[in-house]
Amino acid sequence: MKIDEAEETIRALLPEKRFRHSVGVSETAGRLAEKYGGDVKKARLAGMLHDIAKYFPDDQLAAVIRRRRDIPDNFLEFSDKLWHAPVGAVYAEEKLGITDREILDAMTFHTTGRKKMTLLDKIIFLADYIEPGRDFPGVDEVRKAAESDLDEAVYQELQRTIMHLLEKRKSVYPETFEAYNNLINQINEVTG
Ligand code: DGI
Ligand code: FE
Ligand code: FE
Repeated sequence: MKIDEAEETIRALLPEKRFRHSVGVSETAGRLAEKYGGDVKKARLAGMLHDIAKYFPDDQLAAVIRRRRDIPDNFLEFSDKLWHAPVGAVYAEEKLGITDREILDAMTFHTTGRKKMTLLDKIIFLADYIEPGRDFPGVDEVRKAAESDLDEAVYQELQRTIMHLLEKRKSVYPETFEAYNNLINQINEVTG
């Protein structure tokens, strides 16, 4: 699928604000891919499509998660805010004919992260957080880190997200902790 086609597809499925967010994630992901040696086309496409299932009703999201044996069903034991990510990947595969596993995985894990994130996983996870339309406390620090160190920026995003969830007395999906542990161990090994 070409990027223009993806843009038209999400324009029809998302409200204006979410559409603009998706275009922002696509552009930011493309820039991060250029900077860190990723596949720019895949990054733009995954960024454009990442929130495609954001406005599907919860019962439909849950039905897809139950139907697809390759989606961990523990997603259903955690916040419904997580569900659009894996279901977006299923939609991209089944309805849009996207077969590239890297793109589908980056979409699946764009909200939670996962242990041993790939370069494309990290790019989409980070672009979702720092695209120009985002405005929340701490985002500029993460943007700054993203200019020089991808792993450090993803680490900071995970740390802030986990802290935010804890402060609000919310549960944290286990893979988010796995992603956090994996990255901080890696960072500590490199820097001592
Ligand atoms: O879809 P977006 O709003 O662009 O961004 P997202 O997919 O990253 O965010 C969805 C929400 O999910 C966000 O407010 C944080 C929340 N969330 C709830 N539980 C968890 C979680 N995020 C992570 N990483 N891990 C959780 O366990
Ligand atoms: Fe999302
Ligand atoms: Fe998003």
